[in-house]
Amino acid sequence: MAMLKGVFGKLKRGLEKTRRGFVDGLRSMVTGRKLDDALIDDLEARLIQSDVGVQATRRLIERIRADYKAGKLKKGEDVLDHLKTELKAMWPEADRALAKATDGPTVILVTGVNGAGKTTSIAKLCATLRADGKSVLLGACDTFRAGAVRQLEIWADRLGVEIVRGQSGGDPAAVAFDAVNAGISRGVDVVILDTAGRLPTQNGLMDQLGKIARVAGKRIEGAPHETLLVVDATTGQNAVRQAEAFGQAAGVTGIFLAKLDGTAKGGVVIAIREATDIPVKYVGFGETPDDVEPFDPESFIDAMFALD
Ligand SMILES: Nc1nc2c(ncn2[C@@H]2O[C@H](COP(=O)(O)OP(=O)(O)OP(=O)(O)O)[C@@H](O)[C@H]2O)c(=O)[nH]1
Ligand SMILES: [Mg+2]
Repeated sequence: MAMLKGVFGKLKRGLEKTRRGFVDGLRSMVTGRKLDDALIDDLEARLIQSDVGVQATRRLIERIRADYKAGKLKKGEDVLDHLKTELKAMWPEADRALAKATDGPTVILVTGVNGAGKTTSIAKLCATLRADGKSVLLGACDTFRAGAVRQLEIWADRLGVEIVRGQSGGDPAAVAFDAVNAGISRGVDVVILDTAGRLPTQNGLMDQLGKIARVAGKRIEGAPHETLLVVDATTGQNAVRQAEAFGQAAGVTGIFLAKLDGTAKGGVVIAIREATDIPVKYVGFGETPDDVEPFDPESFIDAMFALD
């Protein structure tokens, strides 16, 4: 129980801005008011403003209107519990855990736009995997940006995991090849490949990402077992568009939603769910390796709607 409380407290802190900006706003809007059409219209405007997305908002509002007409919702406050229940039901039970290799190391390829939080999120994944007793090897496939390898090396040192690096400016797929081979020969559980930031519209760079994935797949059956897209929650609807575009162009299997602590736009997780079937697997909310939790809709929505 103490542990649960700890996790919940962490999430609550990570979602502080969303709680203050989005949910407290909702709460003060509905409190003490009778539910009627005017309030439902106000709610609709509020949800759209809060990066929940137009589609999801429309659906949520339709349900509120139907339950209101059926006499199930009467007071403004009733809407909050109704919303919580509806939101929690948006995510299917399955496929939130990281995929696993059947034989040999599990390979996780990490991608996203520049500065999304890829390298920091990798440090968080490492910390989580290490706490689970897994051995991890990092592949520094971002050979493009000066300092990128060094940044990953510093995390590797701090977290006590191995790293494979190549020449600065060298072929990222060659580094991936070396990293996967090292992972096999050293018998590690998980190989995580860090990559340079790119836009889903940059064909050359997307081809390069495909090449990294193919190289891994040649050495280990089914690799990469997970292609994680890191998106920056502070970018709101842009994060949703990235999920859609990378999902199509890079075969993304999971999303790491980073920087939740820096934004009131935590509702973006709802818009992502509405726009794509790609599961959000982790949420990140800070700059240390500890600021991470697996995404669990139940505790996420509870933390978002929590009173102090
Ligand atoms: N507040 C906060 N900052 C974060 C989080 N994740 C990453 N950052 C910060 O965001 C900045 C960029 O993070 P990186 O991990 O370097 O991002 P990247 O995607 O690897 O960047 P490139 O490799 O340059 O494309 C750094 O200053 C991180 O400390 C988070 O969850 N919360
Ligand atoms: Mg990076």
